[in-house]
Amino acid sequence: EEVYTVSDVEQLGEMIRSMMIRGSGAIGICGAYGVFLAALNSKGNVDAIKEAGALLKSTRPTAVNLMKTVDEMLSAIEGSGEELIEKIETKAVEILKRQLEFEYQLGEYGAALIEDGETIMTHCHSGALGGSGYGGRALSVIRRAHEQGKNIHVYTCETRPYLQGARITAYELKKFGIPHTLITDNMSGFCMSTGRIQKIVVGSDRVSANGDLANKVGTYMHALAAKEHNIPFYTATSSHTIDFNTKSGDLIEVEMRDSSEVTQIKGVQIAPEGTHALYPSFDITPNRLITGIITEKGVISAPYETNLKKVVENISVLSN
Ligand code: RUB
Repeated sequence: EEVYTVSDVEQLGEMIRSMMIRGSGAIGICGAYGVFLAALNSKGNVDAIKEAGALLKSTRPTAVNLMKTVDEMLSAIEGSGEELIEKIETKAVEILKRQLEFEYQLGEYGAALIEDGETIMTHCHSGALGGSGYGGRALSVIRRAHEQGKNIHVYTCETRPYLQGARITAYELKKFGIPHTLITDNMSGFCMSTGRIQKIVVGSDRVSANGDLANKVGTYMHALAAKEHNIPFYTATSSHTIDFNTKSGDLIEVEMRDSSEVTQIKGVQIAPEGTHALYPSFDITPNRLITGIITEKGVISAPYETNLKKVVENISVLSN
């Protein structure tokens, strides 16, 4: 874990774009503090703050937290000078606290779904370094179940091409003392068909109004295999990641990244020079493959179109 100092929003934006900072929760928090940084640097110049907000929002198009958080920060603009800066700082702190609370709370609801002795598979990294501290979303569920004394095991998918599962999730599972096994993404079908996995919990970058889910590419194929093997498939996410402005998953913009991120690993070319590779950073899992959406308000199940709205509006339709 290294510490970096960020002095301006351009630098922060580049860190998000290049995925030095990544994961929906983490980039949301960076969006909040990025707006605060712009307020400090510009001494409360509203145009400069708005420009910084636009820059931050343009860095990663799929994760809706970033957009929503920046908009929430911009809506806190009021007054001028020191007063304005103070208002913006208060808002950023409020957003961070809220996210921490949500992560802990959803961990509690999600952990209730996990039985003693189960093996849970996760994909990519939805964890402490990605979220704001307690455990991101998927890892907060797993961590809470472990803390409750449940004897669990985790299969973490490597997550080609950026290897978040191998590099970050495995690191955090080790740090929390949670027994785990690393598999490459193409082993999940084998593991499911041989009875090695009882539940799947992944994070999410955006949930559309009908419950379709955008998460790290590969999530969809795991969900398809889970359906075939009757393995419950959950996403752990805060209600903030539900995007009611996007009706269904096919309308979510999937970020396409550079071919070289697939043809090279840490700068080492692994495919013949000139090979073109495709790199959709996310894929869409349709709501029919999702057993439940774990949020800070409880676990939401189908029909998502009505239940997501009701839950966010505090009408109880929760399954636990
Ligand atoms: C990260 C990813 C994570 C979600 C949720 O993709 O798909 O599952 O962002 O994470 P990338 P969290 O590495 O491309 O940002 O629960 O930590 O917000």
